Amino acid sequence: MKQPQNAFKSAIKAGKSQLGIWNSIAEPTVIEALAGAGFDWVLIDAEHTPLSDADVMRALQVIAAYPETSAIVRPVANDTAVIKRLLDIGAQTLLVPYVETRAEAQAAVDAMHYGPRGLRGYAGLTRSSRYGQVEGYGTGASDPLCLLLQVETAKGIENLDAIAGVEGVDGVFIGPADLAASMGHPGNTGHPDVVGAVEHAIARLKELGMPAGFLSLDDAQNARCIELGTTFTAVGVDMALLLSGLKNLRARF
Ligand code: 3PY
Ligand code: MG
Repeated sequence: MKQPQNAFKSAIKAGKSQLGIWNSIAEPTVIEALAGAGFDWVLIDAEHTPLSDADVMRALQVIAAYPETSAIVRPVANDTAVIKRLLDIGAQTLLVPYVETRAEAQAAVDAMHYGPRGLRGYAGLTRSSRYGQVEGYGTGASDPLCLLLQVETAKGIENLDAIAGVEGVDGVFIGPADLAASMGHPGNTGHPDVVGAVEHAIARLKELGMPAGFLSLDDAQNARCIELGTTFTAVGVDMALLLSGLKNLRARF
C-alpha cells in the first residue's frame, strides 16, 4: 500500500488557512464528535491531559475515519523518545511544546527523521508503516511528517527568527497562556503586553514566510490573528464549549 498523505502539511505549505479545534477531554467519543464537526484539524493533547500513547493511537484511528480532518498530536515534551513513540503509532503532524532555542528546535527536527538525517529509532512493523505494508516506508517516511513548534515564552519569542530558521520546521505556533505566564501575567492572555508580543510574533513569522499558528477562546483575538497571518488557528477548546453550553442552559431555567 501507499504511504498515507498529510493534507494538513500540503495546505499550510500552500498558505491555505486551516481552522482547528482543540481536544482536552481525553475520551474517544468526544474526539470522534470533534473530528466530524467540520474543522480542518483536531489537536490531540497529550501534554496537558492524562492521554497515554495507547489513547493517542485510538484517537488517530478514530480521526482517520474522517478524511476531511487532520490529526495533530501535542507530545508531553520535546523529547526524542516521546516523539519516536508518537511517530511509530502513526502521528504525522506534531505540535512540540515549549521550544525556546535554536538547539531545542534542531533537537525536535532530529527526532522526526531516521538516520543519517536524524535520530528516530527504526522499527519496521508499527502503525506508521501500516505494520510494514507501506511500500518504501524507510526512504519515504519523512515525506508526510509535519513538525510544528510551540513558542510560548519570552525567551522563545526572543529567539523566534533562529527557531523558525531551522530546516525541517514546518510551522511555528504561538502559545498565549504560557507566554503570558513567562511575562509575569499568568492567566491573563488579554494583557496588552502579551497581546502585543503575540501579534508581533505572528507578523514576524509572516515576514519570514513561516506558517504561524495560534489558539484563543476569544473570537475577536482569533479573527485579528488570522488577519495578521496565522495559517493554522484553533478557535475553540472542547471543555470550554461544554462549560459555556452548560452555563447557558442552566441560566435559561
Ligand atoms: C499555551 O497557550 O500555552 C498553549 O500551550 C496553547 O495555546
Ligand atoms: Mg502552553
